Amino acid sequence: MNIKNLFNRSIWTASLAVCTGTAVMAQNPLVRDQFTADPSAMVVGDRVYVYPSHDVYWEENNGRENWFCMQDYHVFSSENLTDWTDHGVILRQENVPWGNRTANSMWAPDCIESNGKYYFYFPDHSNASSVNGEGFTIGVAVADHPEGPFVPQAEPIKGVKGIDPNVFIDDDGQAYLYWSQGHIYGAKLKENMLELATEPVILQELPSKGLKEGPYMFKRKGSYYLTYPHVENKTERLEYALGNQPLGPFEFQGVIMDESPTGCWTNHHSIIDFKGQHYLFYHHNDYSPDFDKNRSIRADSLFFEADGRIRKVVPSLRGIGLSSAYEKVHLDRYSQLSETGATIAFLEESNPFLGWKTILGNQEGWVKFDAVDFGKGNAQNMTWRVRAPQGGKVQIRQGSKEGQVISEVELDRNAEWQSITVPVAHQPSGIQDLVLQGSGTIEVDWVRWEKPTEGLGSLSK
Ligand code: FUB
Repeated sequence: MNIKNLFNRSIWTASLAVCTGTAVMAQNPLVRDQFTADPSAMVVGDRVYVYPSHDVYWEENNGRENWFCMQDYHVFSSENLTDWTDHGVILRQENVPWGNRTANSMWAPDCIESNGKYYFYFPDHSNASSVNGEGFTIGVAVADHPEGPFVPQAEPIKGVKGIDPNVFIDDDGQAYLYWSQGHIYGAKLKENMLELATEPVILQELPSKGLKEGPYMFKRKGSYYLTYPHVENKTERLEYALGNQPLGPFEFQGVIMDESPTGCWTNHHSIIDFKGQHYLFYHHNDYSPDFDKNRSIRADSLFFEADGRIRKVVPSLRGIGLSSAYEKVHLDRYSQLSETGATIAFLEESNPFLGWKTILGNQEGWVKFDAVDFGKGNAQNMTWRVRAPQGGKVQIRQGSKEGQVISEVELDRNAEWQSITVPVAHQPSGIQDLVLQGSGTIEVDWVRWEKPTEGLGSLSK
């Protein structure tokens, strides 16, 4: 089954028309109305900006079938890591003066601030007449604000052939450009951020066999962390190497994230420190399980060991950020799932962008969803979006399977989806983990608590 043929084109077309400033997302994947990949995250003040690439469906006479098809870039931002704003398209392939306007090759980008300007680095296929000749090269578009508008330079960066740009500025103000083309390359940038200041070098002492790409450099406690996807076995996993200088040499350290268990061939990432917590942004083919060139960005927390090593990140659906009890809580983006008796499925196979549901099959099944913010509490009622073709009972407990029952509902047989509002048995306050369980075959789309008129206040802010 090729999932792209199953999607409803009109829904997809509508989602492409997303307007600037729309809030559309939460949990993993972060973006819920379009494909996104290769997330490059950047902290600006109290907000996180993410510059992903943008996978779209292939169509006849439009790029290469069964391959990446990428025509523009959006930028997204969030101040709470839960609600993400789509600022709209920041660059289109038609607007790159040196680029092939129909190459569909707007692959993994990066963005950095320098002297009050925002420099957006992106790969594209250049025309034969460009300064680097025909083929993949890297250009820069410049803006006064992180959300653009970005104006592309007339020519790509002279002397750079390849993909996956990443820019790092060291404490002394020197900027470095990294990119990949089989190997990982690096060079100093001039102060103008637009030209190489030194000849490119191949970064040494990295694994020599298997594709390496998508470099992402950061510095922590005096060490330079060169992180990159690498095909050690069959598909990409995220690895890192440490060096004492921005251009190495580096020493291989280990794996940040294992290969995708479901076979998504690529992974591509960035790492930020936001308010004292590190986060790994990466991608997976959540909305396109049968075609891994239509991907979706995710984020999970990342931790360091005391000696500076990176603890392996286990990908989660719960992701990052608190979920408000007063917005729809999609329990299918779980923190933990029982081994039997509970499964997650698309609401509609033919349109994955409608999202997922939890299916409780029997009493053994449960789903745990961490970090729901009830503020000061006092919610009197909650709404269940459920379907129970055979009838049954469903409940939510606080903290654990043995925790206090917050709400329990007896459901009559009904094959249709229903929104049922009931008084709660217990009013949680603060940040709580929730456990969903039930008896009978019950499908749950989401739950939401009714905002109390008094006493609402987020503990998280
Ligand atoms: O998104 C296209 C390419 O796939 C990226 O440039 C690579 O890093 C891989 O993620």
